[in-house]
Amino acid sequence: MMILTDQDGVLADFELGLRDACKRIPELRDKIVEYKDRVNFSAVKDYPEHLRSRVASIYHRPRFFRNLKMVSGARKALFEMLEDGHEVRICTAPLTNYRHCVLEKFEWVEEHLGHDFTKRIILARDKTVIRGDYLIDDKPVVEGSYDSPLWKRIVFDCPYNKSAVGIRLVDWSNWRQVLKGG
Ligand code: UMP
Ligand code: MG
Repeated sequence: MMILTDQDGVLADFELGLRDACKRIPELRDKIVEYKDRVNFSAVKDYPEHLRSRVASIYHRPRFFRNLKMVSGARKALFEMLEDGHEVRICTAPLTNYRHCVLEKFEWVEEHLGHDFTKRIILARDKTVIRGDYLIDDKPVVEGSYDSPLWKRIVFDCPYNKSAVGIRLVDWSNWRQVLKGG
């Protein structure tokens, strides 16, 4: 099978990186939205309007993406997929302001998964045009040019995607059962 997996929010802990950075910024320190309270996919939308540009500036600055921590169990799961004979691709959308994000996504994959894994990266703003059997993604709705993408959606469980429709992966350690069930 061809398994497409998203990077931010699924392999790389974007949420943790954002909260950790907020702790170091005096005007945000006391206003941090805890993970369990996140309701919008876009983190800035969970903050009051006057703080949004400040929050957004965190993930636009150098080293934000490169320094993200790996989501627990993700590395093991990706290598298990390869051992099981699956094709694996990291299908990730760059920020519109791509300046640091694109290079650092590659550097992150190299550091955490090895250089060979960088060959598996597909940068795609529109994931509906990518062919695969499954797409594991945290975004509530993955939309694009095609209404009926070829992949089956697997929702990587997060507080902001509780209403999303699809098979749900709550923990990476469970990926085999979830894909079998789908
Ligand atoms: N992004 C988030 N969450 C936010 C704000 C921005 O994920 O709250 C960015 C990071 C990635 C892109 O560049 O949006 C999401 O890409 P995917 O994880 O959907 O591939
Ligand atoms: Mg994501």
